[in-house]
Amino acid sequence: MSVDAPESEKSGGETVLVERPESGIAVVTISRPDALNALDEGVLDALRAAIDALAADESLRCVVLTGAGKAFVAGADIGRMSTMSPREARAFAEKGHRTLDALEALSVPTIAAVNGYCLGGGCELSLACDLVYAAANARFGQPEVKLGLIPGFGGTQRLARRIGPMRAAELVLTGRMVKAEEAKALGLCLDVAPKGQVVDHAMAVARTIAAMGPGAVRLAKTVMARGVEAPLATANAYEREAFANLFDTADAAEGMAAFAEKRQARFENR
Ligand code: DAK
Repeated sequence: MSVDAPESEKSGGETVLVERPESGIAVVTISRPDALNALDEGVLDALRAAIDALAADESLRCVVLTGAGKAFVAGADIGRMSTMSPREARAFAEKGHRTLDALEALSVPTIAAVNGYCLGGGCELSLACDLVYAAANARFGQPEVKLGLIPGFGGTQRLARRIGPMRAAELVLTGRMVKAEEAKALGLCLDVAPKGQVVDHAMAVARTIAAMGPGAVRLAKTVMARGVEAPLATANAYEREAFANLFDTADAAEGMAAFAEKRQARFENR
């Protein structure tokens, strides 16, 4: 995908669609609806290719991730996993980790629009996104223990970081499925939209983000992500450095001038 990509362009493999419905916003749809968008190697490869293309696109401001049909993603592909040797399972887990790490490392904000089942690898996919919104019919869970497995795409680690260790333990150890309102109370999602409207809801948030200073948004995301892994004093140093660096940008000058002149800022990613 290039800076000159026409609006509403579709690209990506058959199982992962990338659309540009509005300037600066990409909508990535996992599309394997007959299997509730279950993740096999092909879907992970297509998703990784889509993420890599988005990472190279300087015109990008925000990504919305969703699923086709009645699911967000119902997990890793159980049929495929049932035939795996331990060696293949390790390779599969590594591919899943690399893909979700790449998603998490995108410098622009990512928003999961959870339109239905969000289980196992699907829940792990949502955990790699910055913001999560759910449709009223969404269901979250890490049901791997029901299959005699554990989460394999980062769920044992990212879930606890997002909702706290004891809540994560309860979900991972019981495999319990959680409805949208409870998911909100737990912190698995920020808010619940009526069924069928969650992508619109995510798009409205994406639009707000896309209108902000692009360099500031990228740096804010980067500093927050690096900071959670560091001691507070080190993390605060990241912030001071990034804050100071923004004063070298035309967009910061424009944003502050626009405030003084009581007009809308015109950011140019400079
Ligand atoms: N994998 C493959 N196919 C799936 C699937 C999945 N995760 N989930 C659903 N499908 C398929 C169904 O088999 C069915 O296919 P057909 O029979 O029509 O061919 C079709 O999608 C529609 O599903 P249902 O007929 O079951 O639809 P319902 O509405 O009745 O039920 C459901 C929806 C989401 C409650 C049910 O499908 C379900 O329980 N699905 C499984 C959910 C689940 O357990 N998800 C977690 C998967 S485990 C690791 C790497 C990764 C992982 C672990 C370890 N290492 C390598 C170590 C990750 C594990 C997981 O994610």
